[in-house]
Amino acid sequence: MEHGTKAESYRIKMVEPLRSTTRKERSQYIETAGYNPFLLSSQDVYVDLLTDSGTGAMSDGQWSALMQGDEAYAGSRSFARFEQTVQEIMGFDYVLPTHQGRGAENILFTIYLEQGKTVPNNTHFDTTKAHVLHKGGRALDLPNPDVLRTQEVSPFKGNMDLTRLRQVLEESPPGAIPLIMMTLTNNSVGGQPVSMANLRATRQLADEFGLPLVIDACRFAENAYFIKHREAGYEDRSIRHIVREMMSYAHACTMSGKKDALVNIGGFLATSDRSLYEKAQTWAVLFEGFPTYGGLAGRDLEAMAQGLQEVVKEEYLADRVGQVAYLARVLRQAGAPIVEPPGGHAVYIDAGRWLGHLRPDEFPGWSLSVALYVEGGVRSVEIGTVLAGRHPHTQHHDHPALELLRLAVPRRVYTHRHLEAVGHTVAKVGEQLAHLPGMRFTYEPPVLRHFTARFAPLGPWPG
Ligand code: P70
Repeated sequence: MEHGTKAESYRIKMVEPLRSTTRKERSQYIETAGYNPFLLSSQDVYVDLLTDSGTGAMSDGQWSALMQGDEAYAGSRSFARFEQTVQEIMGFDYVLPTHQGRGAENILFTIYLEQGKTVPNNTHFDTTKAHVLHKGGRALDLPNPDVLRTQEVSPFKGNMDLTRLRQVLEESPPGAIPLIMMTLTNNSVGGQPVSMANLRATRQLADEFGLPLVIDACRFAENAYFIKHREAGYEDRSIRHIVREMMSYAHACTMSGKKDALVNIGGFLATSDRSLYEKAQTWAVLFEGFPTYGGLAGRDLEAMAQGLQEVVKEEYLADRVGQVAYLARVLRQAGAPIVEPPGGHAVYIDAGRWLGHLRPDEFPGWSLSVALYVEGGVRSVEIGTVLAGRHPHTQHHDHPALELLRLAVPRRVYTHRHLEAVGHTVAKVGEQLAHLPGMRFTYEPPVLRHFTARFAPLGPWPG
């Protein structure tokens, strides 16, 4: 059955109360938080769409798996179950658990990166870019050019720009590029999927230039769902089959379990390359812990194994992608220009366009996120200039192509009525747009500045 025509394939067994606040209180809370939604207390937030990372609800199957956690330091049977699950679903031979996605990135880049090397990626997300820069490397984003036409629907806007990738590979001196990365789905450009054809062609280029291709697999199952529903030849394939083919093009993957492993914490690095695994294992011991626990409890590994089994179920993915599509409908009705088509985990508002009176260095996406909080207690995140950071050499803002505001939907957490409340808030903010002031930094940390920065509005806040 097509998504959107059917109700959820689960029901709710446990609830968490939400506190309501007044507009006046929220104006006070956000001012105290330095106008940074990351610095709010979650009890002061009504609908929290800051991130889909680690914010999902686990199933009864996962909660019961937790009780079976084997907490042995070494050789835990929970690790064995987790390892077998990753082997079965993704097809990699070797699996190293890590505390979350960035733990796997740290190991990967410690092995591959040195000062002055370049990493091409369909688009780096924040932590991946920060790790590349931390090692003195250059994070080169090669998105599909059609991402700039935010209002146009196209099925695989997450794709790598293969023409530019070939050009970069041909022009780079030998050794300048240690690996190619592909982020599934492409978070920074709207949670857009990558097609199987693009993944296959990227692998062919990687082979031609003798380079490894590493997949950032955070949202691999959502990507597989889009391939099944949008790419010719895959409509009758199972999600599991599609995932195995996707992963067959990668030499390795880094994974944040907080997304498509349906857990609140966890991640892993996986590969079928024995020598890469051996190097990774050494660093894993130093950064994360013994290779059979990797910074996690045995029970976390159980929950992640069970989550991976659940995430590749077609009914789960229909609910998931269908709910995000529903939020997109609500936002369109509220008059917001959203990135079309909506992504797998989030809907993105084109804030640069909607707040056309603000320049990119006045942070239109940031201003919009403050407005949504003040108006309706809705927390979202800017994916624009603030998140992109500064250029390592010029120190100027590294302005991305788009100034976006992301509304990320936690997995299995909110109902359609919560999303309708978000729609009302967006519609109300839509009436004040011209009066929304830009923002300036009052404190700017040197890396991953969005998490802890503080701001002041450039004018009085409306209302
Ligand atoms: C998100 C979070 C994490 C992430 C990712 C991709 C494609 C690696 C990681 C790191 C980060 C975030 C952003 C804004 C607000 C809150 C959180 N993405 N690759 O929401 O994984 O967090 O486990 O280290 O998207 O998109 P990890």
